[in-house]
Amino acid sequence: MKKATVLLTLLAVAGLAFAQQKAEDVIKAQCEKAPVVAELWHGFRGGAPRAALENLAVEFNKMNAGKGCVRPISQGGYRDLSTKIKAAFAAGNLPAMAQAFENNIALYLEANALLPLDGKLEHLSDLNPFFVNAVKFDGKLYGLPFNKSVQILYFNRDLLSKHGVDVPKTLDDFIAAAKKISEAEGEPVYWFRPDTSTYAYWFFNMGGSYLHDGKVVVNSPEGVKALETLVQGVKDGWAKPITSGYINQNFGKGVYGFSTDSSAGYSYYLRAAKFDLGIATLPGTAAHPGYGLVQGTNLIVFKDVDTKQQAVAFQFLNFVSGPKAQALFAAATGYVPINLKAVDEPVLQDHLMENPDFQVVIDQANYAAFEPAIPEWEQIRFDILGQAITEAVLGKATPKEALDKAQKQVEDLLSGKIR
Ligand code: FGO
Repeated sequence: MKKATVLLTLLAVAGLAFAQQKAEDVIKAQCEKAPVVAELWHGFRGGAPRAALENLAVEFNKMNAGKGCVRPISQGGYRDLSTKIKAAFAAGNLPAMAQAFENNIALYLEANALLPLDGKLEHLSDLNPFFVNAVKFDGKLYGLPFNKSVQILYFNRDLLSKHGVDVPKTLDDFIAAAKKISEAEGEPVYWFRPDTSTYAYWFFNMGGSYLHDGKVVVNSPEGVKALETLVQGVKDGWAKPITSGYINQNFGKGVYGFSTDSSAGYSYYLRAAKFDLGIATLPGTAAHPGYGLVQGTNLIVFKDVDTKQQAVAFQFLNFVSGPKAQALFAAATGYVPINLKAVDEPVLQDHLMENPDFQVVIDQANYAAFEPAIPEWEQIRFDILGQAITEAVLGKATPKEALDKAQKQVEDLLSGKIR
């Protein structure tokens, strides 16, 4: 199917053609009249994810008119969001709901700030247990998996055809394909952000794991090997570090061949690509696809807010986790449909007919892995491990040096020496 048609379908599904500003205005008007307003702080700056969330809120508020409304409020990106939530603990102005990564939930639980969701979720038995288990702490459920993504392989179909290269199935094929095309084009065609997310793909598929007997280890032999692969890829001319912006924002600045990126990037990639964009499950082994990192967030409900707001929040959680809402949200964005019945919904069926590639997102969700859900992980993944990865990729330290230093910083952090 033509890219333009896929894009139009996405826009239509999201109901977002020209609607972004409008949805916000509609919500504002809805909430002015409502007896109860439940805020939902989120980390979507814009694009299809934000529009799709706002459209869900508009629909919910219409259904719930006269009773209560939900007001999504963007707090910037995901990290801005957790920073603002931590500030709100101190200021005492928490919203009813927020988006949270699993490690954020672990952190907020240290402050005893969350309401358990056990017994409150109507669709629980239909939700993908892989994502549900990740938000259980001490046997209790503290989040609703909502916008969960998984890494997938993005590729430039035109470029692969030009060079007679098949979509790679294994890590070795992947590197060989990237090398072959890069040599012929005279520039690196595997584009990656030198961050913890991209690194996780290589790390997990080289057998890496961050937790060893309850200890966080970032300098394991698999870790060093994964980082060496990226560093060597840059030296050998098949891997190109993208140090500013998202990969889709860099299209046009060179020959793009492949990337391993969040499925939630799909609408952004489609919009930016001036070539035939393909997606596939990640290269792994001959037996199965590679494992992709799970990202995106869960919805949480705070304890210290008015019970009337909490009641509206629970209704909203039930609305957005229904099969239809999940089908719409997934089709519009590239997030994994969390409700297993979403695939039977006509809107998702139609979307799959028009854009069979979307099946990739559903298939890849069976081969996925999480980062550790420990309270300090956000700090580790950005300020320690992420820094180490960038340093090594930019040639400021060897992979082993960078990861050994990171390990020391992790140990200091976890033993309370630094905060
Ligand atoms: C992003 C971040 C975390 C944690 C992972 C954590 C905090 C990573 C990664 C750092 O919802 P996902 O899958 O995708 C995002 C979605 C909505 O913004 O669309 C993607 N996007 C947006 C604009 C664009 O031009 N292209 C595009 O692909 C966007 O990535 O989340 C993936 C990227 C990062 O934010 O740089 O999750 N992440 N674990 N962030 N704070 N804490 O533990």
